[in-house]
Amino acid sequence: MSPAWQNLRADFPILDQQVNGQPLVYLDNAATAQKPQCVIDALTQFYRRDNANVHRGIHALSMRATFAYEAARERAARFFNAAEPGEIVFTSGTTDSINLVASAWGDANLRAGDVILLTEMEHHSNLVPWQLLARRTGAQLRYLPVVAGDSGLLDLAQLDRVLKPDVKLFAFTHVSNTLGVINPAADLCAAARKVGAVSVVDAAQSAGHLPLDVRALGCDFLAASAHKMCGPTGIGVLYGRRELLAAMPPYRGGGSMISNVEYFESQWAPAPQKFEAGTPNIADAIAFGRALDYLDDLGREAIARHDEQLATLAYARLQAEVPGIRLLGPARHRSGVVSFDLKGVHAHDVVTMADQEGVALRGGHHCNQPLMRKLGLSSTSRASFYFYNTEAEIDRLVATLQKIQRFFAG
Ligand code: 7TS
Repeated sequence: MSPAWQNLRADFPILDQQVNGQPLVYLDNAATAQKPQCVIDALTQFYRRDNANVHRGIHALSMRATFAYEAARERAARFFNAAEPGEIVFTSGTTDSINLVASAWGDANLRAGDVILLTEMEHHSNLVPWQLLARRTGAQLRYLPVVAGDSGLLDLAQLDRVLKPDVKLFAFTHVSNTLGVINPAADLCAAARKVGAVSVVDAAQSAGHLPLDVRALGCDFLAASAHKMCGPTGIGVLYGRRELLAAMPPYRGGGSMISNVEYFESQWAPAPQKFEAGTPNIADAIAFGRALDYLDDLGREAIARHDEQLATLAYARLQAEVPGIRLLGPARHRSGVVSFDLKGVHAHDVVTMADQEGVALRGGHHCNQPLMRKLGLSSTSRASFYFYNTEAEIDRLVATLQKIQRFFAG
C-alpha cells in the first residue's frame, strides 16, 4: 500500500480505536463503509447552519437547503453519468430503489405469463420484491444459474436459454455480496435490451467500488445505497432512464409529489419529484453528495485496483496459510468481498472470536439464503475490504484465523 493510501486512514476517525484491547481491523465494508470526516462535517454543518424543509419555503434557510439538496442530485447524476439530474430519484437505499421499480414499473407493465429473470446469486433485496410482484401480477420468476463449484461465476452459457422474449425484466447484481464476483453488467444489459426486457442493476456492492457509468452500462434502472459508499445510512438512489420514469405511475402518495390535488383526484409532478413523496432525507442527501466528491477525488479506477489487490492477496494468503479453508468466488478479477468457510467452525464462532482480536468480520447467510443452500452451506464468514484497509490488516486476519483454528483443533 502506498503512503498516500495509508494517509487516508486519518480521514476516518472511527478507524483509530481499540476493540477488545486491539487496534480495530474493520473488514465489514460490504455491510457498511465508514465515513470520512468531511461527510460527518457536511451532516453537522447542515443541522447547525442550514436546516429547513425543501421545495416549499421562500426564506433564506429553505432556499439554501433546497439548493444544497438539488445540488446533491446533480452531483449524483454526474457520478453515475446520468443524462440529467431528473433521472436520479433519492430513496432510502438499494432496497427501497428496487421496491420502487417493482411497484411502480412492475405493477403497470407485468401481467400473467410474463417472466422476471433474476440470477441465483441475488441478495434478498433483489429477490423478495420480485417475488411479491410476481404474486401480485401472476408473472413468473426464472433464474440464470451460477456455475457448479465455488468460482461464483454466472453460467453465461445458459443466458440464451433463460433470456427469451417472454422476459420483461432482468434484474441482477453487479457485484455479489457473498461471492465477490463482478458480473459483466454491460453485456447483460445489452442481452436484455435485445429481447425487449428492461434491465435493473443492483449496484449496492459496486457503486462505491468500481467505475460506474449508467450510459456505458446501458441499463434502464440502477439502485445504490450511500452508506456503502462512505455516505450516510438512510439515503440512496434509483437511476431510471428518463422515458421510463416519465411513464411510470407514482410509488407513494403525499406532499411534494403532486402538481395539483383535488378532493377526488390529483395530478403528479414530473419525475423525480413524482417519486419523492413527503419531506425527503435532506441532510443525508447533501452529505452523500460530499461522499461522492470524496470518492471521485480518490479516483474510482484507483479504488477498484486497490480493492482488488487486497482481496486477491487475502484470497491467496488464506488459501496458502489457513489449512482446510473453503474460499468462495474467483481467485482474481474480483471485488473486495472474500467469503470463506472454516472447516469445523461455525461462522458465528469465527466472527465472535475474531471480534475478541479486534477484527470485524460478518458471519451468516448474508441475505443470500438460496445461494447458500445451492453451495451446501448455511453460512459463511466474510472479510470485505475498502480503500482504507491495509496489507498489515491482512496479516492480522490470517493470524486471527490461524488462532481460531488452533483453538478449535485443540
Ligand atoms: N444488494 C446487495 C448486493 C447488497 O449487498 C445489499 C446489502 C443490498 C442489496 C441491500 O442494501 P441496503 O442498503 O438497501 O440494505 N448487503 C449487505 C451485506 O452484504 N451485509 O449487510 C448488508
